[in-house]
Amino acid sequence: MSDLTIYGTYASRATRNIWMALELGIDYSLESVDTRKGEQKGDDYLAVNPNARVPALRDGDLVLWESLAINLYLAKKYGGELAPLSLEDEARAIQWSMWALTEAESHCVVIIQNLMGHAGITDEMLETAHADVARPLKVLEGALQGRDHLLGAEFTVADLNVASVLGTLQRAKYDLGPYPKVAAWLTRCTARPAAKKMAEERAAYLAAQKD
Ligand SMILES: N[C@@H](CCC(=O)N[C@@H](CS)C(=O)NCC(=O)O)C(=O)O
Repeated sequence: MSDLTIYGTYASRATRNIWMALELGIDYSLESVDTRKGEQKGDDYLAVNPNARVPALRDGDLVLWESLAINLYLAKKYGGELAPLSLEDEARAIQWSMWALTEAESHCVVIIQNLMGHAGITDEMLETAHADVARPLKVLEGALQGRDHLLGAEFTVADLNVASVLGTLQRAKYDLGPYPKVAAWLTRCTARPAAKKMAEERAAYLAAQKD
């Protein structure tokens, strides 16, 4: 029995942490907290994450929430090659993680919710999200000139965190034609064995939900 628990489901941002755990090859258990059933509002789970959102992580005595912060922690504790090696690269990994959440995620959420058939996404919201995500995509395209990954040659937690936010664009078949570096980088990230395993497990989970 692992000491490490990820709370959430494959239909949530917990997939970001599952991807990371698979990259690291660490033992973990997934405790199902299904937001579609309102389970994030139960007292037991509120004691873990008072925000009533998933994911959360328990690692021994440590409880953490915020998906990308969880990944930064996992990379540092178990990361090996996925962890930034210098203080400067660690700062860059934090920068890119915060950037993904503040500059890109809200647009990506509208796009993926539309793909998943959520009620309440209007054509206007979708059009705005498509237009507004262009700004962070241009920034990323510039950052990837002359480098294969965000911190340099190697894949790190910075890539995993940003790709786990922007990967929704790939799933929604968003036209990344104007951003060839982003498209190639995203393909590199999501073609990794751990990313593919997570995506397969997610697809199986989502298919089972439809039955
Ligand atoms: N910034 C948070 C966002 C968490 C979040 O919004 N999670 C969604 C599921 S992917 C959720 O719990 N929704 C349920 C709700 O808002 O009631 C993170 O990245 O962990």
